[in-house]
Amino acid sequence: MTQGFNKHWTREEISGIYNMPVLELMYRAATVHREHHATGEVQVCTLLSVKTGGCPEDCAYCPQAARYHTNVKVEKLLEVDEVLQAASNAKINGSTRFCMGAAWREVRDNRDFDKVLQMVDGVNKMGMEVCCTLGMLTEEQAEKLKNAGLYAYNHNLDTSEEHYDKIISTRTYDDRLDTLENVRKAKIHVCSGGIIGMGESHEDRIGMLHTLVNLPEHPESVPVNALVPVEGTPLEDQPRVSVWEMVRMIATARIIMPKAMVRLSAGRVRMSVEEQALCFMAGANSIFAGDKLLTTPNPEVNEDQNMFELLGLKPREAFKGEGEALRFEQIPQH
Ligand code: SAM
Ligand code: DTB
Ligand code: SF4
Repeated sequence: MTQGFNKHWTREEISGIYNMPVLELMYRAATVHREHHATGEVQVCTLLSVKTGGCPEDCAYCPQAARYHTNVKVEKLLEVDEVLQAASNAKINGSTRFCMGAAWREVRDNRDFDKVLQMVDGVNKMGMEVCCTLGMLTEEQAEKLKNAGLYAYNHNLDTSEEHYDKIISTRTYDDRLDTLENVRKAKIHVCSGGIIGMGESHEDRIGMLHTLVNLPEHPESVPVNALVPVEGTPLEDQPRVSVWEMVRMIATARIIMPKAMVRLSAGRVRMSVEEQALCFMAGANSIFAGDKLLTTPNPEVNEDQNMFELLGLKPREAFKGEGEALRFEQIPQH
């Protein structure tokens, strides 16, 4: 599905938006938000780590990298039944998207991948939007995931190209972009964003948004994560980012990628309801629900339910605006 927003954005234009007085920036983002999305509607997604820890990569933020000494225990791939049970619970709790994460550098064509394909098939048949984040993918692997019913693939750029090698040395920015291209070719929705609070400059944040907005098509989802500093990782002592920095990122993403779902992702556990409300005002319209992200805590389900009630937010339905035809296209024909 093309977004129909093919404007090429310069860094200067993005910088002009990002650096506006913050209340003006929020007002403009809220205006764009209302033009393209139902007010007060927030997509509720659930994450599950289906393969935890032991990852060979050196991402400086990540508690699952084998080389850092964190409290994460290495586990083998979960069983298909366990995952489908978790998806069913997530659906009962109001989630419409279920995202499965694996601490892999890349997908390998082995029995574990076959099991992930079964998980994708099962979750899709439950009527949820199914998403995966499994590391790098070839075109053929993306095609297999699509045929199994995958709706979206998460693969973050994480930071700017310039800052990338200060955070990760075991792969390149181009590797990331290649996977995003493979996902697009397979007609899977692209979910790609990044993390703030890793010691990057404002220019780096603008640089990451510049790369995302100038992809051949805008990502359908843009997660904005605040670093969750984890003991044992190189970034364990990074100071908390201010909510105004989250607001600037979210609002800029909203203005330049008006149709995208902008996800207020990791970091909510340290934000007050008031701070989260500012992020929704700035154009965030998606969250992860459930008391755990992949390995770190997230607000409790009932806390989020209270927040939705207080702020008058309502959960967005699955496959919204896509019609039944596309919905059923996701189900593989046997
Ligand atoms: N291994 C795959 C990969 O890296 O693409 C998929 C899983 S990985 C954990 C998915 C994303 O989680 C990362 O790209 C990063 O943006 C986010 N992430 C990991 N650790 C984080 C942390 N401590 N704080 C915020 N976001 C984090
Ligand atoms: C994304 O952008 N954030 C999520 C999801 N995509 C996979 C992951 C956040 C992980 C936070 C650290 C953890 O819980 O391990
Ligand atoms: Fe591995 Fe992904 Fe963590 Fe990097 S972010 S160490 S690739 S699990």
